[in-house]
Amino acid sequence: MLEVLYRERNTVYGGGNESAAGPASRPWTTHQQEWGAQVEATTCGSVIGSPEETGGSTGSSAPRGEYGQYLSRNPAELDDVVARVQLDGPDTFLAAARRAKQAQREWSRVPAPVRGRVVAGFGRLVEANKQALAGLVTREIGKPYTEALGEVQEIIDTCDYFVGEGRRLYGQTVPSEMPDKQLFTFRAPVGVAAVITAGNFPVAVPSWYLAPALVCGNAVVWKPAEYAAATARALAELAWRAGVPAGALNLVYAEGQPTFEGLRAALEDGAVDKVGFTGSSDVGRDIGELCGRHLQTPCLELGGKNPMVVAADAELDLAVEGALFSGWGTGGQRCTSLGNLIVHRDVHDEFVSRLDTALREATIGNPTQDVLYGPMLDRKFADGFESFLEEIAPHHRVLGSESTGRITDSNPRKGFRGDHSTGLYYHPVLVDGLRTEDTLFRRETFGPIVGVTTFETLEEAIELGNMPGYGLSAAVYTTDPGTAFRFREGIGAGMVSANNSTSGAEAHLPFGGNGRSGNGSRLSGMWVIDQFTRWQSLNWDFSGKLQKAQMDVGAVEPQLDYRLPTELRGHR
Ligand code: UN1
Repeated sequence: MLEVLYRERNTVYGGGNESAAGPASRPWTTHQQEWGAQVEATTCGSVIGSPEETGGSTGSSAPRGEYGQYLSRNPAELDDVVARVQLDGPDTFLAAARRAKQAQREWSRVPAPVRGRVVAGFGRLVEANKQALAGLVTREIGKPYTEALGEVQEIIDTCDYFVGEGRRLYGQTVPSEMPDKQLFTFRAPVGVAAVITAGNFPVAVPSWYLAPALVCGNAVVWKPAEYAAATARALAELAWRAGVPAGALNLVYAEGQPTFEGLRAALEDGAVDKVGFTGSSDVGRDIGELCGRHLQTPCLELGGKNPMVVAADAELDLAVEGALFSGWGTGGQRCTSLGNLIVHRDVHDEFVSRLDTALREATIGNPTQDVLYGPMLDRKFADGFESFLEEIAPHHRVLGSESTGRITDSNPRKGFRGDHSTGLYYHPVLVDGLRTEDTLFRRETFGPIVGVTTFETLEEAIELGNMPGYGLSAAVYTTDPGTAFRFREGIGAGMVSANNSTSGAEAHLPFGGNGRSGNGSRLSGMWVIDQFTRWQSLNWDFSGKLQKAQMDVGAVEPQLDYRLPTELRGHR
């Protein structure tokens, strides 16, 4: 494989065979008017090794798919089946991990700068397919197209960053305590990374794992969300065609429980060395427990109940804009979505009234159009959101729309863009009068609902922000730098914004949470390198004899009883 990379560095994976048409190669999304269900459903199956090894361009060879078929539907057009997903079980996950283990040895021997070039190619291919990939994101999970373009841009940014890391991955030279001895540190790849991702950021978040894992010399088994299966396949296809060798990136389609069993088997088998998981706090806890038994520390990126504090001196229109985007953008289905608004008593009425107006005027509807948000990602998220709507209580004041619940003919939304009857569309909800004991205050709701509570002192605001126990993202709107810095110090979030929304992490800043949001691991930028490498030290002794550390070390004895003489003293 090394030779192939060197001799045929311009040859794309699979020899540039255009007939191996994955979803990304279909130019169906370049113009707005081409949106629609004229594109047939693709079949997605697990890929172990490479699509060719697995058998067929869709990777859907028998006997895979023995765990049934999942239909990944366009949530804005439920009749539009985007992918028929052949679901596999624990054995497939284990087989993929073993195949990755085999490939990893060779991949780790490819010099890091060359691995970086593969990531460069990946980024360029994503860029060349930007509209097609963003279009697929919109079609499969209903994310508004402009946001989907931003999501794809996040992959490009991530690849751009890690191309350079291929030429860095620095170790250190360190002086020894003995002569004729030199110490060094090296970053060694961890081995096989099992990456399990959610579908709300179906390509950007996976790229946060894939690009650094690969550049550091690891092989990957990626289990994407089944409701974003085609999008995952498209991204993997671009990675393979960028030159990621067979077995270094494997794709497994499976539901949660079989994935967990497969992961357990792979850990027991010694075929997985690192787990990366983006998803719910509950599943993150189970994965953490499982990894702990194997003395592994997973990289966990979990939920959030991200607070936004609006201080009395805040620019209210700016805060309203930030709340609207982070609370209801993507239908509130980002990990970084705004959870609780914590508003100073003096500006509460004015802020809530402006936000209510903004929300009533916001356009909701077809995600191919200019809308604040489109449908829920998938039926299970719609169901989950409905159960949170039941938490609305008599002590709450419900604002933001003419109604709550699913948008239907009998429960319409003014100004809805498109046809509400074809998709999983929900009214936006603003709940004023939240109490700290409310479930709506304490739990991540993952839908277009935000609650409001009030505060008087900054200490109180910080306490309210920390109370639900998550710690992913937080924001404060204030014109006083002192308030912003004190908030930063007190809030337990991994990511803090001053005068910007709770969303909008950039690709080269540490991303991750504390408490219910994660175990302190960080993705992105130089910080994620510590997830995908292990420090190794080298002691190199060229003295020709055994020099024993701590024992054969030269010593200089200080005269500890020495005191400065009178003429060198400032006083008697
Ligand atoms: C996520 O929701 O898992 O900051 C990731 C943001 C995006 C990433 C969110 N750049 O909202």
